[in-house]
Amino acid sequence: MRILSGIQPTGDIHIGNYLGAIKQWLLLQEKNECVFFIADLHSLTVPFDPKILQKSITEKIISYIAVGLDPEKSIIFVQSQIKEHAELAWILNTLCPVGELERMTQYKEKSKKFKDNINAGLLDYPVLMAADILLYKTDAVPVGKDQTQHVELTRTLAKKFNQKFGKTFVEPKAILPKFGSKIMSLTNPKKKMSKTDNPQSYISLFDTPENIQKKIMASTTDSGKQIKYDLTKKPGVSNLLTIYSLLTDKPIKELEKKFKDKGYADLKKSLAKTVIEFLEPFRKKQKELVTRDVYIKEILSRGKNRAQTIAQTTMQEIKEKVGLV
Ligand code: AQP
Repeated sequence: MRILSGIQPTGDIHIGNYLGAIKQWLLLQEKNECVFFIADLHSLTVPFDPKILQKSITEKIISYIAVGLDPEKSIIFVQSQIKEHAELAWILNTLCPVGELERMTQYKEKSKKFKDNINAGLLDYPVLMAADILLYKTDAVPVGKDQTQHVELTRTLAKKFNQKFGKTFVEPKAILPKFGSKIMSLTNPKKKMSKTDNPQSYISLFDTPENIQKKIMASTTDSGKQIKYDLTKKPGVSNLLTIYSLLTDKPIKELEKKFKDKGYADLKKSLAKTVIEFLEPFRKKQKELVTRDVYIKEILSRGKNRAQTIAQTTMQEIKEKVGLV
């Protein structure tokens, strides 16, 4: 199968991104043809600082390698370096009803969050995402729950294109982790953990042990004392148990037993220790990689060439089918 996924260079990559998306990438890269990119064009749709964007893109590439993506196995590149993404997005725009875009949950949420910057790109984000996916004739897209609506739209656009211009695209499916497809914010467990929120609300993959400890100890829990998984009555505790379970591979039931006669502070202390130990190898690798400029540039240059070959071939076929050549 060909697999594709990406992350925007907004804020720090957090454990939600890891557990929802990256953890699946690591497994999938072993037996599939994988394409992983930095979605920098997408990140222009929310407020950003041009002075730090380049640095942020490089940081994300370093993060990819630090967590275990293997440039020998996977194609790793930066979206804006392959102009065909934008080119295909334009063609797909002409197949996409505006109403479909207006009902997208992410568009509604981000329009609320960035009231002063509701730009056309924000509305059009899912079409660019469809172009990212279809350009590589992707079979499956490993993502967190928040992105499934966009993958669904991609399937619709693929079908429409195929009907109008002849069979060209596979209708890609989203791959979600069975558990942990939506990790919640530490400060508001009713909201998704998000890179562009307050840093107290997420744990970055490269946070210092002190910061991890502080953030988990200060995380919002629920009324009552019992440590029990209950999404309605105890969303805070349930979120902490979810993270704990995913990082240790221990079932929730076993964790409930472990903390049966303990309080929230015990759960938090133990979770902080677990998270710190889990992330330690990532932090070490990241520190090493920031000094290896040439190596990172080589990865990107190779990734760009490999991605370009596929993208140009698909685009040529699309243009012929649409009648543009
Ligand atoms: N809280 C989450 N739980 C599980 N998976 C998540 N993902 C994001 N948040 C969670 C998945 O991570 C991948 C990369 O996300 P993105 O960079 O494309 O942006 P996003 O989905 O909008 O994620 P963020 O962290 O909330 O970033 P900002 O704040 O920039 O919007 C995706 O596969 C996503 O599903």
